[in-house]
Amino acid sequence: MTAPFRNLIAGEWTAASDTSPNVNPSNLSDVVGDYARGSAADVDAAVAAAKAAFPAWSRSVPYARHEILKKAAAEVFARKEELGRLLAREEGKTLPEGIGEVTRAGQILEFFAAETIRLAGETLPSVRPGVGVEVTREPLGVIGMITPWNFPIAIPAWKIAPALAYGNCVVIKPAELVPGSAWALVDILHRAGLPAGVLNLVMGKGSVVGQRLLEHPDVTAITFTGSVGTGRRVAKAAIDCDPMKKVQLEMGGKNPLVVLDDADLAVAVETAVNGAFFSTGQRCTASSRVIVTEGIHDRFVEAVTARLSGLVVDDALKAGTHIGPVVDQGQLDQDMRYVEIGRAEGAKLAFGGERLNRETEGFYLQPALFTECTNDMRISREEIFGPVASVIRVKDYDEALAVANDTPFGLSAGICTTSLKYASHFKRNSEAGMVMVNLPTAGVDFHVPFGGRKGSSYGPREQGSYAREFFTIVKTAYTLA
Ligand code: UN1
Repeated sequence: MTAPFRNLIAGEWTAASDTSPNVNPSNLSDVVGDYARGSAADVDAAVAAAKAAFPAWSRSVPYARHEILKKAAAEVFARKEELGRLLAREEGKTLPEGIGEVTRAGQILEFFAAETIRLAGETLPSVRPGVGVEVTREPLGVIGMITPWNFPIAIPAWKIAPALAYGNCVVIKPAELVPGSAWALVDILHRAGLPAGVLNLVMGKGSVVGQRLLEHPDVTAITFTGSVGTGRRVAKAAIDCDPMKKVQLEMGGKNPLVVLDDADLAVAVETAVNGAFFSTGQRCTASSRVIVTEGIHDRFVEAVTARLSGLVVDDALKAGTHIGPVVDQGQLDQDMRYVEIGRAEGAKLAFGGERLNRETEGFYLQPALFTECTNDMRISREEIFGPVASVIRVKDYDEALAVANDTPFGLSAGICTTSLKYASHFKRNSEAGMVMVNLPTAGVDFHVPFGGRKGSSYGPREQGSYAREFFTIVKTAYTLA
């Protein structure tokens, strides 16, 4: 066994008193490595280091930050096969999905490398004579980051890159299930030339490391991606703190995909299968409610079922696997529980839902498609976060739109149609943060805002230039010349 992977605190790889194994969900006998499990004291040391590094880093020449991010991006691209493999091995998405996600992380680093030199302000005349006004943006200070297990490198990248680009210091706690990809990303950024203390990694439990980050008075802001329940606790803790912290929360989804009678059937089937089941359905943007109008319903269900029966659920690293395992036992139990709930609620299990055995012991689940669902069933309202989708039959477009919007969430929404009229109407009237026409609800670009409405998101958007809304604070300066 290799030496445990350590935390990065104040520029030093620092051992913790405890470690936890990072297990491959495709093969439970394969341990990716032992990773440090930090303590509250480790968080305190990391925050102190970040605070000490902030004055110099926040005043560094933007181009110096540009060069570090660009160098890190180049290494991520150069190692995308190896890092994609690590990601697929620790998380269970397929190797091509893993490599795709690593590529996205490289693109995000590259994008924010360029953003460092684009941060402009405004000058405008005052309402008072002889006075000028300037509006500028400044970094916040120490940003605490709590990231989820389903995008082990892309989400850390899309929080760390803008934070650093705009001159903030960081303490990140990656999900305990998948610390390996975040560790590799932090190692790359550290070696790309970040001064000590600018980026700190404290791996470990949410209840210890996450909790201390939330309570620490020197953490200026918290960005979190995860469940609604935890998100609410994060926001409350951030407000109870003195001083209060700025918060950004990305939480769940119950994303609708509307399929209209006039849809191109092949496009609709691919869009639904990709959106609902790829990455094992473990995306907050997954299409978990497929809302289908009467005229195409039966043909659509038949074609989706045929497509599903041709998909290979197997080891994430095997060539030819379409869908990898569920991430861990807890998530698998939750998915199976919802399959039972759906049956008990009277939905028809048209495909899958059973546990699968493969060559190695892993958390394999046949994707589950429920039909004859109503929108008030629990399987249509609650986020399952697995390869389980509900098909809801509706009369027409108006009913489809009403059902699509009838949800506590509002992250992403899609429509498959060849009608410009319905596509345009849906884009305007969908109560979601992101709307997709003839495209899956999941799988977003890296250079445009990401986020939702209602119970899905809280605070400013992530990604693209909009990321500065969270990672900077505005200053208004008045000068009498
Ligand atoms: C995507 O669909 O490309 O946790 C990204 C999640 C989201 C990211 C989805 N924050 O699933």
